[in-house]
Amino acid sequence: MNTSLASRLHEGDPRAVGRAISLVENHDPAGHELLASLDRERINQCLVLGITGPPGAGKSTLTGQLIRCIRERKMRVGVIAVDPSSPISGGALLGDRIRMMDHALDRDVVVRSMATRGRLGGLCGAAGAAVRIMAASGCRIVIIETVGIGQSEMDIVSLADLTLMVLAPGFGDDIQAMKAGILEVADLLVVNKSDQPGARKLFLDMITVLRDPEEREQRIIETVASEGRGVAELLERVLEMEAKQRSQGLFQRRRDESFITETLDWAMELLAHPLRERIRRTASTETDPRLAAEHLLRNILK
Ligand SMILES: Nc1nc2c(ncn2[C@@H]2O[C@H](COP(=O)(O)OP(=O)(O)OP(=O)(O)O)[C@@H](O)[C@H]2O)c(=O)[nH]1
Ligand SMILES: [Mg+2]
Repeated sequence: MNTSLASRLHEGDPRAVGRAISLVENHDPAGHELLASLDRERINQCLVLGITGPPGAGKSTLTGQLIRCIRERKMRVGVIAVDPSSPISGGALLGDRIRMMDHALDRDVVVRSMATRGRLGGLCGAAGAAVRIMAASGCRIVIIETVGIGQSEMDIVSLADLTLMVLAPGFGDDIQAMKAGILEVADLLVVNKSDQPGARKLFLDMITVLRDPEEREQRIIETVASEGRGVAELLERVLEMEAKQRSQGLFQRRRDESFITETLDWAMELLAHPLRERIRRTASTETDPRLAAEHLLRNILK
């Protein structure tokens, strides 16, 4: 059964993609086997695009428009919508689903929602696997949409090859507060809702963050996602940046880095239970937790 699932997946069957992701999410051993059989070449060819930004900035609208532009180029696309568990945007998921419905009949658009909190293995483990499954199914681009700029969003962004930070006028304080952090995580700044008052000021504000004129040109872009304006240019910019980073070896370096992070996350996750049991055994003889941890690791790593 597993072989046929793997072959249907590699043929691009969207239902096989969904099934494969569910197996992994449910920690089914068949899921692990499947992950081991994925086409590495396709995974290497796929661009993982992270989309983040404050709630309501227009990420889902932009994602919908990007899907349209990607399909115009005849490329297959995957979307992983990270289910926001914050109360502010808790109701957004349904809206997201409906907007994606435009593409519901297109078998070259695969969409998956995932919940953030309370997952065994952490979201990253599951999202990373979902990315690879979609890539192996032939997706040239996989978009990961997440809300906010908290730690868990940043972790998810670490899975991405390139990250878009979507901003919009009307989030003044939020944006001021995160200004410094923005450039560390975002490859491209998208000033969305450029049809709204305040968009120009936001654009100019962002320009002051980027001092190098060439960088400004490359890294800031204005869009009106609700009308699709600027989105084809945005995709063009993304693909150019990808090509440049691939040719300079940066792309591979970032992939390697994210492989290390993901593997480390898994190692910690898998270690937690056996370590806890070991610590329990010697807890009564140790005095200081830091020293106890060093003793423990010395035994394991020797
Ligand atoms: N005027 C204007 N409205 C927009 C634009 N882009 C999106 N919107 C609207 O802004 C609202 C929020 O858009 P979403 O795409 O749901 O935003 P989001 O960032 O995905 O929101 P969360 O998932 O809740 O974080 C919707 O009503 C959109 O129609 C734009 O460029 N201009
Ligand atoms: Mg959204």
